[in-house]
Amino acid sequence: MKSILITLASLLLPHLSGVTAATATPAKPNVVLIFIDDMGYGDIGPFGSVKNRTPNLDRMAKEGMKLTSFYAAPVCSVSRAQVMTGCYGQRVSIPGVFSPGSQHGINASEHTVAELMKAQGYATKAIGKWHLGDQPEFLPTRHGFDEYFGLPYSNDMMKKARVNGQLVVPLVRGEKVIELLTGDDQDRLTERYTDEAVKFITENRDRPFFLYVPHTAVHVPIHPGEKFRDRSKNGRYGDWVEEVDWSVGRVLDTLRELKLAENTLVMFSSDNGPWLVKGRDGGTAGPLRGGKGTTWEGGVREPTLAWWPGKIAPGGVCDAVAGNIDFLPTFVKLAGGTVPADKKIDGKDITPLLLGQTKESPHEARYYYSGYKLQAVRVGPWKLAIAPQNDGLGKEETPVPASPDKPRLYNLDMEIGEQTDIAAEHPDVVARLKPLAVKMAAELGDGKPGPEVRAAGFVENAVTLYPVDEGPKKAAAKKNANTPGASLENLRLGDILSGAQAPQVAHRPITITCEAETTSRDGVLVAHGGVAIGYTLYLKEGHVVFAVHNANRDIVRITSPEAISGKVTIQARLAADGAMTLVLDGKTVASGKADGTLTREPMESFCVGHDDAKTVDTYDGKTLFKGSIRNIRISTTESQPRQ
Ligand SMILES: [Ca+2]
Repeated sequence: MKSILITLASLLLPHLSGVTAATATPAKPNVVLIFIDDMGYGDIGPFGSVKNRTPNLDRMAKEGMKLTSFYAAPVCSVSRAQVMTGCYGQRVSIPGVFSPGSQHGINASEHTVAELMKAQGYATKAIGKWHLGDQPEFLPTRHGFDEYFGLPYSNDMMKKARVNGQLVVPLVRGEKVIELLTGDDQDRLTERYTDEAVKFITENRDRPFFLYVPHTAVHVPIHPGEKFRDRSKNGRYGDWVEEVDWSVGRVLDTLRELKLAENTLVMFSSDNGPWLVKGRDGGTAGPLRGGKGTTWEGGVREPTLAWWPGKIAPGGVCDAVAGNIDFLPTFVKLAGGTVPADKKIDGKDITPLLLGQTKESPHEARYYYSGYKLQAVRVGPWKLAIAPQNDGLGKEETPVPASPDKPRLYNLDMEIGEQTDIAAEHPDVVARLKPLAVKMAAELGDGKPGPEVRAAGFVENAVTLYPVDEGPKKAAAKKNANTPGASLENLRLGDILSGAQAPQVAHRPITITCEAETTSRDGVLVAHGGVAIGYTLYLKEGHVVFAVHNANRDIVRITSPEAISGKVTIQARLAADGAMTLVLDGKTVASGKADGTLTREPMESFCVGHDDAKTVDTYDGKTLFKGSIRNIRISTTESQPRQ
């Protein structure tokens, strides 16, 4: 009897221990995130497109889940910062789009989703458009990805390469530029990205992997591959959507063929809404209002799918509010990790939504930021707008007004297109949502960065990834912009100084002094910069205005309470801490606070008595000041210059 028991036990034990081991350490699921650029809510079959044929995405939705209230940010870099950090872009000081050679990127101290997945033993790769800084410090390989292949920014950010004189974008492998791609070369990008993705999955079939595929498609300029050209019913834009669909199909087929499908979560989404002003080269937001660049639903609500056969029930629809800030905590949880608690993040684990365990959003509210301006908040079906909203990037329409005292309210379940303001009918809802907005604005900013904002990564000497030639036209225009004989020591009405001739004001205090005499009530005294960054001293209806505009911040103005007459000595100062003062004839008449010194040199010229090209503030910069401006001095030292 005893021997039989022993025999039974010895037979059972290996089996039992096998079960125990499998339960204790379940296979870590792979995660694939396919992220499209500028694709609209209405651009694929599962979200109602009848123009673009997307059989693979249709199948993905049928086998998986459609997320209908899934949010991004209004523009590229912000959205990508959210994916990488699990935070609203504002929290990590990425409120807008990066240009080639930008000094900023994700701060090395942030925990990126790639770093956290890597810590769980995952192979990590990014394939496609990064757009979170192109300096070596900011590339994907410095933020948790073992490998990178793709364009480090948007495909329209082309510059003239010195080597061949052509407009190109750089194709990067790892941290090296391996090719400079012309427009035509971009035709093959989707195919090349897809090949890389298939290769990576195949090579890592026996270990957990995190694959991030932020496609260059379908951002203008539109470059569908040859096999897809002139195939769709929706022009070349439709052609490129259909190529993206083919690419998704290849990734899913590869997972099926390698028998990895039941151990892989694949998510598909877009970084922001369609670029509507591009006409036929832009997508559609379907029933949503607005597009890329706006906080209307069309700018930020994305066509999103989740697929994980055997785990995510087929044909599901999730209407709960979620967003790309949730990727990080969700993926890290699935990988068996925990999100470090040393830094606050905004995202939540949405696994219970994906697995059908709940229909409730884990978010108290969803916040709609444009730059550092909080424009709206959503709770359940209710969306409260508390700031003016634009209709779309590049559109010139007047923003639709709103303010905390006069907000607009929409019920998105009743009217997804945000046309009917029902704030007056629902004061209780307004009263419930407004404090949430006020709280968030106080935290992350309401026009300028709030106290909870963490610094972005910064490098002093940023360069473009490849030597560029600005071309003789632009170089000549810059050279000629300097008024012959003009210098900072001897400034006169009408002078223009550019580049190194202009005052060097980045990270420095600025003091402008001059004597002005005029009978005119409006005119520019001194201006330096354009719409993105700069400072200006001017007259408006007789009052003296000193305005400072820092990148990604609201313009800050201080104005003399009295209108001036006759001759007046003016001193305007921006101190190192951002304090602004305006002194007329030795008497301080106005003060204010900007958020520090300018973060970079203005690109536009320094002008006396006018404001050429793009103006710093809203006024007539072309008409020369009527009167005299004398003894003009610009100081950028710590101490105030003597009068
Ligand atoms: Ca985009």
